[in-house]
Amino acid sequence: MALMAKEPIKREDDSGTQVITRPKTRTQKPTLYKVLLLNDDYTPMEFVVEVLELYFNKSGEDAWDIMMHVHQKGVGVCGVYSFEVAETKVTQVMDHAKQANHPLQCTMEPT
Ligand code: TYC
Repeated sequence: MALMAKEPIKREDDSGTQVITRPKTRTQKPTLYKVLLLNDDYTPMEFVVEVLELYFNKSGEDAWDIMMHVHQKGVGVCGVYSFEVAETKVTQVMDHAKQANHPLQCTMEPT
């Protein structure tokens, strides 16, 4: 999250002196989420490559490498995003797979 600037607080102390308090600014780190693809035995490799190109902006070569990683290890990271972006990508991938009648599974988890 962006630096949250806080307003200076002006008050008078018991003696009537003006006191200005500047609250410390704190930088809040947003939680980032990994979007994961899971392997299955039925979704065609070409379909997974297409998904990685379409929704995760991967080059053909990177998409192939990620797809093969998932194929061999069972799970792989497509990208790291804010909660809202990760959620959108999971929905897009799941909708696209359902439309094509493939059992491809896409999930997200905090980094
Ligand atoms: N295992 C699939 C096959 O052999 C390919 C595949 C790769 C499926 C990655 C899903 O997330 C996946 N056709």
